[in-house]
Amino acid sequence: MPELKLFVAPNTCARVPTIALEEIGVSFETELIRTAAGQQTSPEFLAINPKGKVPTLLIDGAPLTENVAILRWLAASYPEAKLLPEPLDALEAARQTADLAFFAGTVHPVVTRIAMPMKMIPDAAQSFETVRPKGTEDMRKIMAMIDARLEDGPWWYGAEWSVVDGYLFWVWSRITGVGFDGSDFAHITRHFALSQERPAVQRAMAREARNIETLEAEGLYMAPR
Ligand SMILES: N[C@@H](CCC(=O)N[C@@H](CS)C(=O)NCC(=O)O)C(=O)O
Repeated sequence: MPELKLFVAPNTCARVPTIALEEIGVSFETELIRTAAGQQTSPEFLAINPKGKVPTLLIDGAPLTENVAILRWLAASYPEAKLLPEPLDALEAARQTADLAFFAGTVHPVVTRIAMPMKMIPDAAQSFETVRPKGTEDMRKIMAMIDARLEDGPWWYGAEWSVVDGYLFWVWSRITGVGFDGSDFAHITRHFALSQERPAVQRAMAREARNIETLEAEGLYMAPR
């Protein structure tokens, strides 16, 4: 059993591998990165991940970065957890990678425009009036597509939950948490409610809540707005 440590920060996409690790049920530690204090760009953290991002997973002390790679590694290393469906062939495996890459490379940047618009242009006040509305418009098209996909089954791949559903759970909570109107997307709304019932999701959110408490006590919590 490798020793696993995941670097995380509340509300970030590090929630996705946290959920995956909780679904596996393996023992792991999380280490909080204080982004408001710029800890992600500290020399100590950059020595681990020069990109200065969470999630970063230490596997017996060796770092693995990028959600797609972390989730793929977890799925391959703990097959009994069924984080992804068993692929029939190389093409199906590639399509699963495409699904993860879609969330990491296409959906996540639009989440950032909605949830952290101030990162996109120098004028923070203006970012909420320009970047967020355009991000919201783009996200509605993405969500319409995802909602249609979920028509036939509760989860991304139908009857069985997968880490792609963990990704969608993070995206949905992040955008609705800052006012994205999800009322047109009944299947995603159902998906979110079902996700919240999963014990692994609840444990991941409890870990996050403890980290939020720590940051609040230190005056370093940036609440979503
Ligand atoms: N491509 C990376 C993106 C990771 C990423 O953007 N993480 C954000 C949080 S959601 C982060 O670490 N932000 C801190 C910063 O940029 O200062 C992945 O999918 O893992």
